[in-house]
Amino acid sequence: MQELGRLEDLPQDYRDALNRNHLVPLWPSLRNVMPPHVPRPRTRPIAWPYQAIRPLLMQAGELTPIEKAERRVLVLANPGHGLEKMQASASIYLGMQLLLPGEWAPSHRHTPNAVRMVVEGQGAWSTVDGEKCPMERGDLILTPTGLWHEHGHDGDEPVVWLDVLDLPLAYYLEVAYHIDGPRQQPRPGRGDRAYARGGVAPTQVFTRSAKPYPMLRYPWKDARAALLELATDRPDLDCVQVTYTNPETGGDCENILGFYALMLRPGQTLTLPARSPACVFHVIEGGASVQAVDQHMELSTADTCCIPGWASATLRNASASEPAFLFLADEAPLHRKLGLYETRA
Ligand code: 1HN
Repeated sequence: MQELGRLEDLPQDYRDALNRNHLVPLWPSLRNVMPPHVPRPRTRPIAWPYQAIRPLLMQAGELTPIEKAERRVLVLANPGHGLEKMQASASIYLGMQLLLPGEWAPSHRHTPNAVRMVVEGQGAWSTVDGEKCPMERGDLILTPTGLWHEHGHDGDEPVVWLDVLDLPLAYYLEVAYHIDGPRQQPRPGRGDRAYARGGVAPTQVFTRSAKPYPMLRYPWKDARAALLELATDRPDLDCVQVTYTNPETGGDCENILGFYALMLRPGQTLTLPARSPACVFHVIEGGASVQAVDQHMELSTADTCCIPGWASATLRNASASEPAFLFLADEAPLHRKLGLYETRA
C-alpha cells in the first residue's frame, strides 16, 4: 500500500495558512480515519470487578446525598476512550447506580435510551411511563427514549443496578437532553404480566397494542427459566441465548442497543465470532472468563466487562457443575439499521 505524505512534509508557512483558514489536509490522516480492511477501535477489552466498585459506591452513599446527585452513579469508563468521556464503547454508557432505603430519584425523561439490570438488594422500584416495576436481582427494566422514569426504595438494604444507555451516541449526535417532571401516579397493569406467556398477546376487541414499548420489565425468573428449558430441550445447541424482544413486533426491545441473556452450560467453552458491534458482559449468576484481543478477564457474579467490536471472544464457565448466566448488551440494532453490521469468521 502506498505511503502517504505526512504533515511534517509540508512547509510550515503552508500549514499556518491552512490553519488560519480552518482547513486541514486529508492525506496525512487518511489511513487513520479509514484503516485498511478492519477498523481500529478505541474501545479496549476491560473488566470492572464488582468487588472494586461496591465499596466505592457505598462510600458515595455516605458522601453524597441523593438530593445532591439525582442519580448516584459511578460510571464504568473505558480508558481507551479517556475516562472523562464516560464511554464503555463508541455507543455504550455503563454505570452502577446506588439507591438507599427511603431514597427517591425524581422523575425525568431524556432522549437517550436506558435499561437497568438489577445487581443486588430488594425493595426498590422504577416507575416508567406510569408503570411501577419492582426491581429484583437480574430483572431488566427498560426506560426507552422519551419515557418518564423515577426510582424509589421501600426496602431496608442498599439496591444497586447497572445502567446501560446509548448516551455516547446521543451526545455525539448532539441530541442528548433531559426534562424534569412531577412524581408519576402509577396506573394499574404491567407489561411483564400481560405478556407473561409467550405466544399470546393482550388484545382489545381484536386490536393489539400500538405502544412502541409494550413491555418495560423483563423478570429474571422468566428469562432464566427460558434459558434452562432451551438448554434441556436442545442439547445440540452450543449457544444457549435469548434476546430481550418487543413482544408485539418480535424485534429488539429498544432501537439502538441490543440486550440478551446467555447461559453457559457447566464446564462449557463458547467462542463468539468477531462482529462489528462492541459487546458488554455482566455476570448474573456464577462465574465465567472472557478472552478477547490480548485480555483474559475472570468474572465473578456481578462483574462487568466490555470487548471492542471486530474481536472474537471465548467465554468459559468457571464451574464444571453449575451453569453460568450472563447479561449481554451490544450495538447490533444500531449497526443493522445503519447497514453497517458485519460478522467476520
Ligand atoms: C439517567 O437518567 C439515569 O434515570 C441513570 O437512573 C444514568 C446517565 C446519564 C444520563 C441519564 C436514571 C444516567 C441517566
